[in-house]
Amino acid sequence: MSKRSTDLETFMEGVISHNPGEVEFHQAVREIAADIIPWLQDYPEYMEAQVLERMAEPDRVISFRVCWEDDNGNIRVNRGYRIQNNNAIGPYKGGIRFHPSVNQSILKFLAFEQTFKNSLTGLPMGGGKGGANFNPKGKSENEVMRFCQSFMTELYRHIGADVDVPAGDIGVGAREIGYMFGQYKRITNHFTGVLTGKGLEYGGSEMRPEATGYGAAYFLEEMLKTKGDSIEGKNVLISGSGNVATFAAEKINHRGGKVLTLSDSAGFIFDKDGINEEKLQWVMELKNVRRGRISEYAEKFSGAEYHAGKRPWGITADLAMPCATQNEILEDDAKTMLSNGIMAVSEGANMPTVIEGIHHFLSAKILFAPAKAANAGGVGMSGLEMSQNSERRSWSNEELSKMLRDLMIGIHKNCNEAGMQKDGWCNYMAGSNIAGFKKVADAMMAFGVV
Ligand code: NDP
Ligand code: 2IT
Repeated sequence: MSKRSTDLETFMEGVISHNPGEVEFHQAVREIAADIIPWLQDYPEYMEAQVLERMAEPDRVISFRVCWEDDNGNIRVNRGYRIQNNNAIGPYKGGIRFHPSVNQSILKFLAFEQTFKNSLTGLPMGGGKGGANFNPKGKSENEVMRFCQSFMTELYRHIGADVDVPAGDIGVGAREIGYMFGQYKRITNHFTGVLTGKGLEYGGSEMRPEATGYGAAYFLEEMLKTKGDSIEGKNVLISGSGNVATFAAEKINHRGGKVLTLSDSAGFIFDKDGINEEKLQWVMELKNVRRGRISEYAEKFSGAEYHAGKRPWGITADLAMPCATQNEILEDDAKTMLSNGIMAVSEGANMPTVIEGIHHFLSAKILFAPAKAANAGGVGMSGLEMSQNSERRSWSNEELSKMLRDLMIGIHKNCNEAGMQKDGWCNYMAGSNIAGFKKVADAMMAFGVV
């Protein structure tokens, strides 16, 4: 038996020395290993087969030059990536992120987490992630199109409907997926479900835009139900104002909750009267069509405040849904939220809470839904889009709404069972890690030493 598997710190020393400087990747691996290593003590067969070590080494890390021409005729160079983490239970699957902060560490953390998340959905999808350090902000439509086409001109050789199926993430929505799908089809002459999050006209799913945010709200609802409680009448903090945040806010409104905040990378808005459906429609138009900043909300709606350079976690509320980016809830934020009486946190973003913050939430025994469970509705709906494309059919909005709801209820149930403690409090963090790990581990064991 390897010493590396038997205690967390020794295991992490190995991960850190093999992946120098990749701090986000170390963080994501530590979060999972902290639950899996103690659990493995009862399953020596996984330890002997070094399954966790193998999962923490991506199958493949692809990086490439993306060269494009801006509107002024200048040649620009970015770096593109695709991390194919693990395809033990299905083709690699996971989003593409375009953001100036993108680097190998961030994409490796996302691809690693995706492997566990996709396993939790119960659908046959492995884990991957990709992206580029390209900043879509302030770029013209034509510049975004040229970038996406150039990105796909390299990426196409590494993906395929049965190989690796990318989707959206930060900075990649329907517009970018359209440009990339068009370029894939142009190069290969294949009309296949090689990307998800597509437009409805060319094989997209009616519920994919809503799925991540709605799913995170459904998970929150399921956790509250275990306490005989509900979202109705609760004050909710939401960060971000993109795809996940706005649809999370929409579902909170549907359930009778009051959304107090939204944010972007420049600051947050606080509307004590609640960001109702009408105001939310305005935000969606602001973000998706005009591509403006959330600060404009406070100019448009009287009574709303804009807090430049700050995050929303100091506002008193009952529930919180971080839906912007990684490490947006710091240790002090978690302490403030707890002292303000937060009851539940459902992570729409990937790894939004730092490890110390998670420890505070878990020690306080609040309802804490980790990203890989709470935001799995997005990739789950992507899995259904893949099925639709393979079968050359489409399901209706009503059918997909029910499937999404059932998917999240099922994920909640599995995590709840795996994470239930003797005192009746559920550690969803441990539950999701263990439930996600087992299926991938069993498949890897079946393949022998690979
Ligand atoms: P969008 O690009 O639609 O929105 C991202 C939002 O987060 C924007 O409001 C953006 O503000 C803000 N944001 C981005 N980076 C930062 C930063 N460094 N600091 C503060 N705010 C930031 O992305 P999504 O809504 O799709 O993604 C949000 C999160 O959800 C990510 O963590 C993503 O990985 C995760 N996720 C997304 C899924 C999906 O289906 N789209 C599925 C599962 C998880 P600004 O405009 O100023 O950049
Ligand atoms: O983090 C995620 O789960 C996503 N960005 C969605 C991935 C997908 O393939 O739909």
